[in-house]
Amino acid sequence: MNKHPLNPITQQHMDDYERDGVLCLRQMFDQEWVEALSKGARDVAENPADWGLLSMSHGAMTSVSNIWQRQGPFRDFILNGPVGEVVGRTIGADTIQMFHDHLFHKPPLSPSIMQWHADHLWPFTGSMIPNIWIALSPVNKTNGQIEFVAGYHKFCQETGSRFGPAGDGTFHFPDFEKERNNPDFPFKFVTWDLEPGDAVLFHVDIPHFSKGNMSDTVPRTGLAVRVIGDDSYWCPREGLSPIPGIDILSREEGAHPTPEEMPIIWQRPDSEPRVFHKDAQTV
Ligand SMILES: O=C(O)CCC(=O)C(=O)O
Repeated sequence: MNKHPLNPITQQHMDDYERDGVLCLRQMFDQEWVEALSKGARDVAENPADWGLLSMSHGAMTSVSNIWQRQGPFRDFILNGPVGEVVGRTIGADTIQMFHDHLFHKPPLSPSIMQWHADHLWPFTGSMIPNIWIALSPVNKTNGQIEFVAGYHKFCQETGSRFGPAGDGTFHFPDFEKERNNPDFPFKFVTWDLEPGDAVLFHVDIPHFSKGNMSDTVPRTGLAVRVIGDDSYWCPREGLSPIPGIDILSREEGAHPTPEEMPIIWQRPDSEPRVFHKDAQTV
């Protein structure tokens, strides 16, 4: 099972992430990881409550989070696989810490959509709070592909915009559906067909949405892994998503989470120059 990315993270990947806040990463995880996670995902779908927390969207699809906190293939992958390095190198971090995972499984003929939202749920400020969503099934137009508004992270960072939970189970969020055919909308809608083991990596400020699964044969399954990089700090607020095991409201505003709070899953080797500079502008 690979410990380092199967394919190199290139300057092109880094530039795409910087510009668009979202990109597709093809085949960074070897077949053994993909098989172990896919088998794990089938087990989770059979007995979701045994594996983690059932999240808000559970029911419309299998939606289970914090699986990595239990022994099993997900924990093994996150702590011993290449995911931290894949993310860290792409977003220009020197250190990656783990805080959340989420399995999303849409069985055949499950029409529920995931409404437009950005992951403005986490108790952090800063720019390095990415989500890498790893396909564990084929993903295409028919079975519930995720779509993104590329470049929107720059708007959020420039304007300080954050959208979030309204407290009644809904999100306050701009209606991106109505921009879809607007020729003056300054951002582009992007999506990718994925094969098992491909991934999409996106910035916390990137709006995303997924269609229902209209295929009558092919499930759509993905594992979202949420991590932080060097440029991320506690921002304890009521109403944000809990992180099991951490009393968020007691954290010190502006402090960087410690490795005791969130394990380091990747560090740039000492033999390489640091790329993160605190005072540099990052997105
Ligand atoms: O898997 C999906 O359809 C939604 C994924 C998502 O919203 C997320 O990973 O934040």
